[in-house]
Amino acid sequence: MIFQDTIAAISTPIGEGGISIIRISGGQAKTIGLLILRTAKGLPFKDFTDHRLYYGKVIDPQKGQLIDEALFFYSRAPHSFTAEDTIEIQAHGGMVGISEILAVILQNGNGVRLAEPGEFTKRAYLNGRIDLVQAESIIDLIRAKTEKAHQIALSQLTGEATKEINTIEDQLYRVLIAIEAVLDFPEEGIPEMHRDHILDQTAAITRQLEYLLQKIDEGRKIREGLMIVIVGRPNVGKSSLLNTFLQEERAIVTEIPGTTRDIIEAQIQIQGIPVRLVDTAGIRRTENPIEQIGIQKAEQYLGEADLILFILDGGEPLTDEDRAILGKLQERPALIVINKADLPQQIQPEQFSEFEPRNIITLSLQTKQGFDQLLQRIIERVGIGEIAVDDRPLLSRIRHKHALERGLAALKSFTAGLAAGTSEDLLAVDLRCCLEAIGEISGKKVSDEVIHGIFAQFCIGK
Ligand SMILES: Nc1nc2c(ncn2[C@@H]2O[C@H](COP(=O)(O)OP(=O)(O)OP(=O)(O)O)[C@@H](O)[C@H]2O)c(=O)[nH]1
Ligand SMILES: [Mg+2]
Repeated sequence: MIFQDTIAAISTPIGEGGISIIRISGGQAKTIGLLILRTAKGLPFKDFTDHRLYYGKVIDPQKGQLIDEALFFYSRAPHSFTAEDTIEIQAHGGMVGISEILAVILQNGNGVRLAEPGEFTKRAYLNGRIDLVQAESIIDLIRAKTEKAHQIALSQLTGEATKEINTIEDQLYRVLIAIEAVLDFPEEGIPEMHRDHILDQTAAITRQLEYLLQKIDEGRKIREGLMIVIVGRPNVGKSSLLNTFLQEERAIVTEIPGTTRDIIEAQIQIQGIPVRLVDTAGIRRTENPIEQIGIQKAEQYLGEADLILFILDGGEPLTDEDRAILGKLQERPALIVINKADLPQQIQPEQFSEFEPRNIITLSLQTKQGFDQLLQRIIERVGIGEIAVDDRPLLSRIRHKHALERGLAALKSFTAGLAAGTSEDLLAVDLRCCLEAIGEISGKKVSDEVIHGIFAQFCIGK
């Protein structure tokens, strides 16, 4: 695909830094480069050598003024990230210089415009240099908060997922060819021997698809992370729990009920999974408008949590406030944490007959006794055990999940049809449906809206 316009953007974060990088991609890249870049002695270039790093000057050609000293290089199409002619300029970090360079590029370039978010990567995809899974993995790589998330993104970028998808597609095409061969001679049908062979092949593909699907939720957890919300009535030890996780006094802890008024969030890792840990205002009936807002927020977070830690003060009998919160936890993923085990206990785990005993943990945040058990139970409850390297999820997005589900459904319909003697033209339709769904993952067959949605998540300059 040839794009008419050339795009340019600052690819590094705006602010003070060692260097800032500007990228220009498209047919005009070299022309602009020749216009604004000079040798170290200030002389114009006649041409650039492909993939050679130059040291020189960036000037404003209209005023003849020096803007910065920089390193730069030219990558000739198709040997660049976008597969287009590209110029990359590494200038000094800082807001003013780099913005001036961008302005000069946009003012002097004929048909040059500011790149949209993710447009460099989008061009790499549309020019066939990378597929959609690889393009998505680039955002994941940038956003990865843990080593595990980074590993998955990297394996997608280097093409492990792509290879698997391509293999599945090849196998499906082979089955489709076998079915279509029969379509030319419908009176003969599929010979028995071929039918068995095809059934074996589709069974193998079904297993591969099911495996990818089974691993996606794990992949999503690693990529997106989880939200764990701590709730309870005032003074039970919610903020103490947050602080224990963080091993620092992040939230204010006092013996005064109603200490926490707002949501306090902290980013932690549990077994390599990013976790947003949320401490909330104690839920109780109150006339204080500030506290009321805090309580509303707490209830809102309750609805979005992947796991709720409901804290009770074991040193006091169960109150109506505790029961009211308990009522909100029905059908929600929750653990009951009975805190203050160092005090004489007024609450017994047996009081919560509707909860499984393993979902009730008694601990003391003062002595830290029982905290490890809570951690262990959280790990089990949200299913974030160790992941073996050779057993890594290859796909990790809801988009991939939906495509795999549709592909599997079509393949199962094909297999059932084949066993039941359905006509070959209908069998071919099922196979094509399956291929189409799988093709969406790599981006071979995907709508413009999906593509737009994916690249809109990128930052400008990527
Ligand atoms: N004895 C004992 N006291 C504890 C324990 N955990 C917390 N506390 C005390 O209980 C009080 C309340 O603790 P916080 O962590 O502020 O409770 P909270 O649930 O965040 O309270 P609010 O923010 O008011 O809703 C503090 O005085 C803590 O020192 C424990 O395991 N044992
Ligand atoms: Mg608190």
